[in-house]
Amino acid sequence: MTLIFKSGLDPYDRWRKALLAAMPELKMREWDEPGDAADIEFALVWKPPLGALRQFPNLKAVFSLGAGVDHLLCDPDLPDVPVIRMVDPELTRGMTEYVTLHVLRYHRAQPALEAQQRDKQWREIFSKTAPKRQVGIMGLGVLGTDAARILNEIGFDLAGWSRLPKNLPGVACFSGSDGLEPFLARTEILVCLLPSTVSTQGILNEDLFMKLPEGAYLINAGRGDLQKEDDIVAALESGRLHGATLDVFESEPLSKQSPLWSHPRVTVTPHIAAYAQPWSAAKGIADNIKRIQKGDAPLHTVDMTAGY
Ligand code: NDP
Ligand code: OXD
Repeated sequence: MTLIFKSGLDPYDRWRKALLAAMPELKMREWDEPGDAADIEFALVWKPPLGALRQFPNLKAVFSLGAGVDHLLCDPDLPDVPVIRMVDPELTRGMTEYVTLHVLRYHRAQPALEAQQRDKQWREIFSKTAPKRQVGIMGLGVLGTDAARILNEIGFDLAGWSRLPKNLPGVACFSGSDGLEPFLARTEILVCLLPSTVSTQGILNEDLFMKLPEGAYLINAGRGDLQKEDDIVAALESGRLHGATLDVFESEPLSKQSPLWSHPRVTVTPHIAAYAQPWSAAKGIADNIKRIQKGDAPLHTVDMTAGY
């Protein structure tokens, strides 16, 4: 039973140690030294070259190193085996930390307070408290649901938007295209945790910003191709958006020419909101391999029709 590993920045050694601790019988190979391609039954990968997974004739499943699988589904030659999303409690925790940090930062007017400090200006900016702040989360999946849980504990007036109807404690749930407008109309701080699919690409655009209350904030940690960056800049200039925190970009790394870098009301982070930790993610991968070996359906498989 052999797994091939291809990472972006993830260190092979840490993954190898963690996976072997969870499953000592597993054999592992690095992408650049696959050995006999017929041995490979599992792939754990981030952005493999297009068509490359086809070289393994006995592949049983492809595990994504990321929660998002757009880096795999863009391959027209993807083998017809289950594609499994990364669902890791520590990745989820990391995203909830990121979302909570940036929601609280806008909620408590922290960018304005920091600007005042730079000017040695003493001016009280009092913030309302969480129950009077309307936060909306686009995407109520693994990540959106956990972020909602913590924001709910803080006391925010929360709403969420998903493809299919949902019922979550403390969250006003909206769904589908009919639910989008009323969801946006009550959202002062918009958090986007959607996957990139044909239905969501470009969704963060001028038309959507016009449906938010004047002076809303945007936090996008979903995918860069969900957003139209020119429209974000225009919405900031018109006052429709008061601030934006972006972890993901139409093209990464963000070009040095992008106006987002130096915009006074934009926070840029380099796609670091959350990532899987080998020490916590390995068990889930090993459990799924065991399920497949027993003939059971693996967990967290991608719905190829929905695209996530
Ligand atoms: P899930 O698949 O668990 O959840 C996706 C959510 O998006 C679901 O609630 C789904 O609705 C909703 N959704 C999908 N399509 C639509 C649509 N057309 N209209 C409305 N809602 C839609 O994914 P995760 O929560 O695990 O991850 C979300 C994304 O976060 C990833 O795909 C990835 O792009 C991004 N990510 C970014 C990271 C970073 O570091 N910046 C790190 C990790 C992930 P429904 O519930 O009805 O199915
Ligand atoms: C992911 C990511 O999808 O890091 O997990 O973007």
